[in-house]
Amino acid sequence: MDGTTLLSDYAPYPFTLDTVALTFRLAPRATRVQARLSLTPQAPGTALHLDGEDLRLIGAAIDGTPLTPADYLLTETGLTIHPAALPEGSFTLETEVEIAPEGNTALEGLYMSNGMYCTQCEAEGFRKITFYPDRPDVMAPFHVRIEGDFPVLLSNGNPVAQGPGWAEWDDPWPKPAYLFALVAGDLVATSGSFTTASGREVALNIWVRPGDQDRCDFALGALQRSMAWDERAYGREYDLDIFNIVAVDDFNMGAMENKGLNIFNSKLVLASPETATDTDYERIEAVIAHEYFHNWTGNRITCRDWFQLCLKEGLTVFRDQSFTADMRAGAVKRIEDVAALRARQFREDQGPLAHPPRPDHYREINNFYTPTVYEKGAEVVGMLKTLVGDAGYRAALDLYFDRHDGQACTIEDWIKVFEDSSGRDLGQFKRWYTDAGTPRLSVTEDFSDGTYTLEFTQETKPTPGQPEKPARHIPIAVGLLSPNGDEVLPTTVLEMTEATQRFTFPGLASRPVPSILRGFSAPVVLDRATTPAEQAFLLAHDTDPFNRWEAGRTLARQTLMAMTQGAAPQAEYLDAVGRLIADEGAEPAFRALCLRLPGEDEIAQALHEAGQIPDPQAIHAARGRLMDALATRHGAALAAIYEAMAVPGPYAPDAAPAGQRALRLAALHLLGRTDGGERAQALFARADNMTETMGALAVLVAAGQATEALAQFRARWADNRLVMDKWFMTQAALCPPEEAAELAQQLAADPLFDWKNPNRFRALLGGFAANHAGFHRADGAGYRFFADWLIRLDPLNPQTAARMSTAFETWARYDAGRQALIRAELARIAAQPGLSRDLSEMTARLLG
Ligand code: B3K
Ligand code: ZN
Repeated sequence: MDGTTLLSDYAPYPFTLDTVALTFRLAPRATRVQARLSLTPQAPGTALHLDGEDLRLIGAAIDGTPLTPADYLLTETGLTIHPAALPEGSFTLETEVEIAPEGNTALEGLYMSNGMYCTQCEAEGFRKITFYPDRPDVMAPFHVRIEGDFPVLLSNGNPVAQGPGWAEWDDPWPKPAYLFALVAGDLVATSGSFTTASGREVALNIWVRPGDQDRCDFALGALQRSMAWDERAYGREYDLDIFNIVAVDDFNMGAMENKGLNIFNSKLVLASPETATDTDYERIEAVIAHEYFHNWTGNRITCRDWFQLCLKEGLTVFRDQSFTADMRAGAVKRIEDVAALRARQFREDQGPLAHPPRPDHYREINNFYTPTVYEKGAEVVGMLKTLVGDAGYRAALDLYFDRHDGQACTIEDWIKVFEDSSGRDLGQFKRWYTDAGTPRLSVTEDFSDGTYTLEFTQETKPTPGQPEKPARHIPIAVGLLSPNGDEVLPTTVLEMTEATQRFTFPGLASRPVPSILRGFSAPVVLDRATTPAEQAFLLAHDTDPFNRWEAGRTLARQTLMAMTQGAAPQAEYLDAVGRLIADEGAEPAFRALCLRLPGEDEIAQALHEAGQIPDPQAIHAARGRLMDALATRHGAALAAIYEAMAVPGPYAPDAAPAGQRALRLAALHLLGRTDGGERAQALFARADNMTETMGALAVLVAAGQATEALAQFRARWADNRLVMDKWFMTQAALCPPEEAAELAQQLAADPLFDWKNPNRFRALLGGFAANHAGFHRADGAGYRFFADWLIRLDPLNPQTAARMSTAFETWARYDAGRQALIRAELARIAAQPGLSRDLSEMTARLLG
């Protein structure tokens, strides 16, 4: 395909870059950037190619001598200096360019948000700032001078000098350009400090716009907890005198790990009890940790090329998940992570966008910041840890940091570290990185003469470009329970390496009940014929909290699947939920998760897996009927929980009260089906925190009883962007599906729908796509509305438009009518003149 980059084409850069000095003279329409690069050729006679896009070249010189147009070739994508114009040894190249941050709506490179200057360079945004070898394997120390009339001027590294209207920063650690950052604005800091294990005093600042500074304390504390945890769990210390975080309102994603100067979407920094939910707090803590952890896994050790993205992202997600598990309830965190993996990554693997954690080709790398690279990448790291054990994992990581500090690495380097430190051959395991698709693991069992046998068969369906799927190395954690509920075999890790493989367990007095894939030890679909009675048994007795939850989830999914065909709710499931509600020995957060029904998209995914065609309206109706049945059957117990779980005293975002609120709101969610919305109205009226406000509002919106509450909410929060995002999102996602398309259209016409702001766009369009039955309305109105907005956004912000197009990735699940409607919308998008590379790659892949 034209413009495709291939992993197999990798070649090292033919120059080393020894130092970089940049000077910025900031002006909204005409910022001047001077760059001085010290370069040494590695192969004589090679042209010097520098990436550059949307730059106006003012001048260039080598060792002080200006270049003439005959010395170079200037194209839309870069500057190539002919070999004849280059000295044989080391030399200095100076360039000056002009750029216009004000008109930069793509939010990539140097841009403006609410009057401040900021940058986003990963993956390939630095080439929109200056001519440069914009690839992660070219690393150099940076010196940056910023001139601009702002009180705060920030860049990477340590501050070295400043005066009125200027500042200079020095970053001693060699880094690739994607980690460059600059911020200039009228900002205020919430400050603190951290003393590292070796006694280095680090200044910490959370920078925000004036007025937001009262919502930064939680982020600062999260940063301090992250720094302490990385020392404890990985022996990693911070390595500069200062660590700055800046909150920005217009940002294409969550946050960015620029060296010493993290830039965050403000929704992942700002929190107060009145404006942020428990989920927001947990996310903020996790993302602060994630970006901080990148300092070692990403920055000190980076990626050789962008195909290796999961080297830093999978590992860093694994690290942030472990951090949250330590800070909060570990079992609950694991369940949440697996639920999210299935909802996003299994869905991706099931459709036309399936790709391996390490892809081998792309047109636009920004399209590969995916659940597969991130979340499945983290699962693969977790499996490695399971295979080598805790101590083996720590030894491997110590070796990784020791061997590769300061380098740009590959997945091969990473695997080699595990092989060398454990002495194991991980050749087959590597397929997890190179092969796409979710393996399906089926199980049969046998019991005779006191020996229990489990036989597993693995199968992975073909994915785009990968028809053959050889067997993978799968760690399967198994425990066995006796019929009275005692554990007769504690968790044991079986290593499956064949397509079909048998494991035996001798010396048992009676046929055991197996608990398979404990802790979700591998990202596979487990296919095992069990009875509802056995699932209910596991839900009651399993010692592995993940598999307890899993048993309940399986029951819920199975009953919902049958209910879409008109079946009545399954008695075993209703009974099991009753026991769970009454189980006061279980953590409230755990019970809350167990009370949450699988989402409509998950049910559709399960039906498709089972070879059926999902009917979105039937799924919505079935889910509603199951909620009705639970509320009717367990109304009194749920009402008691609702009262008992009220948290007295002032709000605290900690895991324990958050778990109580989660259980209380899960009960409210069901009670709302039968109490006429009475409790939700009352809670909405007196809630003093956003968690309960949103919990109550969600119930009212779903019941179509929210008109007044929504108006009140809007009047109170119209000036708060982050809170208003919730207002847009909740309505679009949760309103009755038959109203969704019209409502979304109405919301898009609201003067507060600032569609150029990515958070607001995602709130409305992402919310609408999450309204499964509304989005998939049979007449295609939902698809049309969605496609119209992608077409509108693409010329301004291709990255966000392309990202949002994944709403269409499930088209192949549905009936012929819906398939045709979605494909027609995708074809209409693909046919737009001037469509971005981002969105055209996505539509091509989606159409297959
Ligand atoms: N590394 C960034 C993501 C960059 C996305 C570029 N399209 C945030 C993170 O994963 O930490
Ligand atoms: Zn990351």
